[in-house]
Amino acid sequence: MLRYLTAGESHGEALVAILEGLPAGLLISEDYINFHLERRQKGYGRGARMQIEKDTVRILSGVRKGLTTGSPLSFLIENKDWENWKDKETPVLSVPRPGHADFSGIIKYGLKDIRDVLERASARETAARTAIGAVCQKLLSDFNIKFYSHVRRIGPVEISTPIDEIINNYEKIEQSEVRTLEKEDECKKAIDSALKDKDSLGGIIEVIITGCPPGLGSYVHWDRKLDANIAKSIISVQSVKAIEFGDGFSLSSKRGSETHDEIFYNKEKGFFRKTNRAGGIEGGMTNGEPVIFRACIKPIPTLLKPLKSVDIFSKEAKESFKERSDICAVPSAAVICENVAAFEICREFLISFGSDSLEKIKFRFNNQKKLYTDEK
Ligand code: EPS
Repeated sequence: MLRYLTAGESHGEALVAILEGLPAGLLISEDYINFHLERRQKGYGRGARMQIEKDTVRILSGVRKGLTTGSPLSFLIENKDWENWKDKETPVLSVPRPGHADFSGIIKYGLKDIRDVLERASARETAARTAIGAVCQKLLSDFNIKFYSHVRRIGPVEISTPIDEIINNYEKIEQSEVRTLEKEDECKKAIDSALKDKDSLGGIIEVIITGCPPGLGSYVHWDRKLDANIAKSIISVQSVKAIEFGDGFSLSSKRGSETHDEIFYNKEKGFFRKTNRAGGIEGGMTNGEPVIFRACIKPIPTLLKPLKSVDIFSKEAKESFKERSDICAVPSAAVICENVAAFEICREFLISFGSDSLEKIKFRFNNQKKLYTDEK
């Protein structure tokens, strides 16, 4: 079964990761992974750190002559900022920032300095997860499974561009500093205004995955449901507070007849739906329609304007410490969630179609297609 581990601190020497369970025969390059790492780093509202880092991956094992061998793939992403931090005398931090891992983390591990918590809790770790997801996207792209991510809201600015427009104009989304097709200036103004007020801003991201065959995931056991596994992974991304699939929460006020996606069939399309309120997942499995989910990204809890807090050791009321940070990381969060979901889809894909070699997977994939299309 496909699995991974990451390690590394925000201002430590490097992030490292191991991805185990990949088939042999997948063409993968550092350049391909770097392309996704660069997408994650972009976005209006990021802080000074992104001027320092230019994330690139160094593959250490599992790939030979450009192809995966079936052995664990491991890689390293250096933190350029390490040079500035390695000899730094950093003051002991004892006043937790509300909204961060600081408070619970220092109590849980009995640590004496909040920096020991925040270094690992930092969203810097998402660079490693993006690289893992990039490898998964590469594998899935060989089967025409495609990922799209964009921004549906930044603070007060809502974006209601239809899904088809997003997909058909995706190059423009990739070029946009806020990952939208419209209201770019409004989004930037909202971010500028938060910066001026020494505040931060959240939003909503959306991920669309096309080309999934029906039946990824399973209904037979709770921990094999695809939507449950995507939800767990997405919620684990720093600052994500909620996720919904398809029409999500809004379905609660509808009747069943207005909620479910009726089933049709024709020779050209095979089985299909005219609506996709379920977001492509029924009974914990893909149903052949695009998988669509949205996630709420809370405003970053590191503020230039400190919030009320209490010193962990002296118990005195104090202001939380100020730390360099981003103002808004919603566009980056879209790319991260896309790649985190890619791992989950890839894991289920390999469960369904095998994980020894790409050749065997292609054979099984093409055979299954015959079961639900008229393809011979
Ligand atoms: C982060 C704080 C900022 C962000 C960082 C996540 O870093 P710093 O404390 O060095 O200014 O820039 O994000 C990244 C480094 C990254 O690669 O995304 C935090 O506290 O979560």
